[in-house]
Amino acid sequence: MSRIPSRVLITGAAGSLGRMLRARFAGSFDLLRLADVAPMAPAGKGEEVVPCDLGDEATVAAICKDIDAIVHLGGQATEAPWSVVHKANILGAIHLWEGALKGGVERVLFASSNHAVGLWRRTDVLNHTAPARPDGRYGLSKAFGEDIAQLYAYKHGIRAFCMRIGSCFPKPADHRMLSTWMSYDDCERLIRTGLGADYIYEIVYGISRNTRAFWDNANAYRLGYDPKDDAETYADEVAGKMIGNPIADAFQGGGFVTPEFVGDPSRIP
Ligand code: NAI
Ligand code: 15L
Repeated sequence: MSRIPSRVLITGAAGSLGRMLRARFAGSFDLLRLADVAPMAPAGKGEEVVPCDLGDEATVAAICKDIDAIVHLGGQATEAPWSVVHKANILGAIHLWEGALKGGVERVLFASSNHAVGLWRRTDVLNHTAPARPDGRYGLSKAFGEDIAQLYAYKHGIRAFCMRIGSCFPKPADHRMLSTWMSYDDCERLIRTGLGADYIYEIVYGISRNTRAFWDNANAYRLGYDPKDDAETYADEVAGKMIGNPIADAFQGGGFVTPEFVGDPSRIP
């Protein structure tokens, strides 16, 4: 059985999605603990604001104490050198799940990314069983996050809700986002679903109910996610806004695929 958590930690609380959720979660829980390495607005009623570098094991363990659920948004959110990705997303994930285990946390909602599967072709319709096919170091770190979530779920019983987020912005910025976009309202809906649903380990896609979705999100719907928006509303605004590179336009990861790409993409099945 599952219960709605009353003490929630958000990592990456200073970031775009963290700030958006903080505003929407105000008053929803007994405690909302907000952690980030970057500055955050002072704590309001029912909030704690805690500086934390995910690369620091002891600090991460401390923020995981007396918490029911973690919404793990913190980390490097785009492609970066190994040193950055390693510290924020690999070591950060290890510290977070170890902290969750030691702190007795019931569930972790993990902001994975479509870049964990970015080297699948746009003609492939993936569902939650699709294996990772990362399009870079960042995407690989998200695949690692999904795997560590699975280990700690199946071996240690920490529920994990891995959200392969597409593009979560106020509105779609280009043609690709007609497939990958998730509205802020739907992001809140997805996270509230992950906080309340009964599961042990799940992968879902973080998208709105997009007409042109790359992904079959039946698993998220099964768990109770009911998105209300569709990027199609913005189709006229982004018409013709292609990336304009044949490799980027062929693969789901779009512009993350091309940097450092070498040779003939036909080698990718
Ligand atoms: P963001 O870059 O605005 O926020 C990430 C936050 O993590 C920042 O406030 C940053 O200071 C913090 N952070 C970075 N390194 C850290 C460290 N070593 N220790 C502690 N905090 C650290 O990114 P955004 O857009 O808010 O995304 C949130 C999460 O969702 C990220 O994990 C990102 O990878 C994921 N995601 C976001 C998508 C989007 O469209 N916004 C799409 C796919 C995944
Ligand atoms: C991501 O993983 C990034 O965090 C975000 O900035 C977007 O670029 C998004 O993917 C995307 O693929 O549109």
